Amino acid sequence: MRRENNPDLLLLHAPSVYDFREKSIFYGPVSDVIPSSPVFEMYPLGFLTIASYLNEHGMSVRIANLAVRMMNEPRFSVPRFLTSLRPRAIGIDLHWLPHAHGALEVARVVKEIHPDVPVIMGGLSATYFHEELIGYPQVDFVLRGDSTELPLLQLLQSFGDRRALSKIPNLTWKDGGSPQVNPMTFLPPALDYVDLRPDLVVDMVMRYRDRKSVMPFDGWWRNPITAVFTVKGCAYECVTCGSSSTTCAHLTKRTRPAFRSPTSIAANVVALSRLTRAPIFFVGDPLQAGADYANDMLAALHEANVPNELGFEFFDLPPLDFLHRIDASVANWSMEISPESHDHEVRRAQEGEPEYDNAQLECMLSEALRLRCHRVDVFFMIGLPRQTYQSVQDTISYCEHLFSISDRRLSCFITPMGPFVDPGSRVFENPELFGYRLFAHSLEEHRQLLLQPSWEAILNYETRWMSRTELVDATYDAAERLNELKLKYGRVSSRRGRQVASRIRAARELRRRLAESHGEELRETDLKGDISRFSESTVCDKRELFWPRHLFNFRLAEVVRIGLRHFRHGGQPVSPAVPSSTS
Ligand code: B12
Repeated sequence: MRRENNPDLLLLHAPSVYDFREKSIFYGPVSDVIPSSPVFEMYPLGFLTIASYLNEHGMSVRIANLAVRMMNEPRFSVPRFLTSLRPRAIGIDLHWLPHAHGALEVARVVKEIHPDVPVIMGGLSATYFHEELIGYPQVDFVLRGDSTELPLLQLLQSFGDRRALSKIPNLTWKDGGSPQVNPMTFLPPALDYVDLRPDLVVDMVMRYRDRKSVMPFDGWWRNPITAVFTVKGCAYECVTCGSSSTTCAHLTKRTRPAFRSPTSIAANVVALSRLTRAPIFFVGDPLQAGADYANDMLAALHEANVPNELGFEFFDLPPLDFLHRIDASVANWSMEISPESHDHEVRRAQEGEPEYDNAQLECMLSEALRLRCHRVDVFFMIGLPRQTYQSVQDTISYCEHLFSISDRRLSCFITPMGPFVDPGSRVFENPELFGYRLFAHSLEEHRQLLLQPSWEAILNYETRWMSRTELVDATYDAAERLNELKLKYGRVSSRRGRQVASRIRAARELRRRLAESHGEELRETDLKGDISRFSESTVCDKRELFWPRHLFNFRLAEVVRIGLRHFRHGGQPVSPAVPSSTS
């Protein structure tokens, strides 16, 4: 077997439902406002920090996005692919709960083919369900927490050594079959110990001669949006979020957010910009760390002076002078904000006393549009506490108001919270208190839910104010009206708008027939393996999320430079190609 087929660690990303190509499931619009399809084919950013950290410590890591490969290659066989490899260890993310089925099934197939290769799971959902997860025979180790690079390195160095295993922080493992839970003591207070190196992805493509497996999501080649994470943990308290302040304090033991230094963020931006012309998004609101930090970040970005579009997200209203500072610091920028609802009472129930009202929001949005901001995306959600069907429809009326006071650079999106309320969120822990009813609690129950025939039955919750049926009704009614408004106010072309309208009609029609035929319809409509027709672009057109494309998205000179470096090193792991503040 060739050396390239023996990485020290093979990282696998599973589709949401393993055998989605065989199943007839009406997934619904659960992924319309993210780049992924309902298969949730995007792998965690953490795969790249893990790869980077292990690489710096001399280990080879290969990423295989099984979900993307299964989507794009009808004949792609997971068992055949896995049989061709002989990694020392295999890591599988169970970061997002919608992978409860796929991640466990991939682990099972791995164990069948490579019974002696240790299977390690990690991610936020794996952390939440670690005790249940370790009970599955196909899982050997679970690494808990929001940061696992260092314990993972220790684990890869300790297989077979019982004493060493018992000392690895954040590790859940089996000692002769009995579960062991090591203390969660690895919680880095600063994040600059690790980088997210885009050059490593190119390096992986060359080393394993496999471009298809590292794709972050389907279509990334055409729309290579990129992200720079800035924070772990959160200061906010949104009750449905699996990474709120309270949730983090329990789940990852992070009692206050940790921020990446502005220098490290800027270095990451420069590294991405060398490789691609694509937009770069900052994950996390820089103002969460205070004005000084946010201003330092802008100063570092000013110094970096990259031409890429830089996307800022805000959890709260940014002060107007901060918008001016962004405008003066970077060449191209956009922003997004998620008020979730226009309705004060709903927002209060979701996030505590809202820090701003609609008038203040509108004032901030107008100011952004007075500046050079290229694009403002405003996100709303369905499934919030105290939110009724009528409140959702009123949110759409509010979107019309926003359209009427702005120009085409501002757009609005609305999405159902789905398929699941996040595990560990305050609602998940105490549903009755917040007016929710949960249909699943354990990992196994969620795995089963994912196999239900339609998204109405897959949703793991309903609220005192909307049943699952009403949540679905509210979604399609809102989506239909919002689409009409986007047409009226020129936010989408008439062609795109008409396409979305006809997809919504088709989804509604399928739903009606499903209800009448009690699920039998799924077989008749030949829905088998169909993840797109009735589930994608049915609340908005996915292309609305992307930026206008460049003729050449990638900078060829840098790709060639990384290639040459790869061959100079004879395919060995390489140290950072870009200046970075990591130690
Ligand atoms: C940025 C982000 C996104 C980005 C994707 C970024 C990406 N590719 O990772 C977008 C916007 C696309 C997104 C989408 C979704 N997201 Co999101 N997302 C986040 C956010 C805000 C930050 C994540 C981040 O920056 N992490 C930093 C990176 C560096 O670390 P990491 O990826 O977590 O990896 C570390 C550990 O988790 C762990 N780890 C992860 N995987 C593995 C695997 C192994 C083997 C090991 C050992 C360790 C390990 O080690 C890593 C390294 O230290 C979090 C909230 C938060 N503050 O954490 C929500 C969050 C993770 N998302 C969430 C959800 C629900 C979703 C969606 C399902 C929502 C939806 N229905 O559309 C989708 C799923 C997308 C998909 N897979 O296709 C929930 C997850 C709750 C849960 N437990 O299920 C969170 C917690 C909060 C939220 N509601 O947004 N998301």
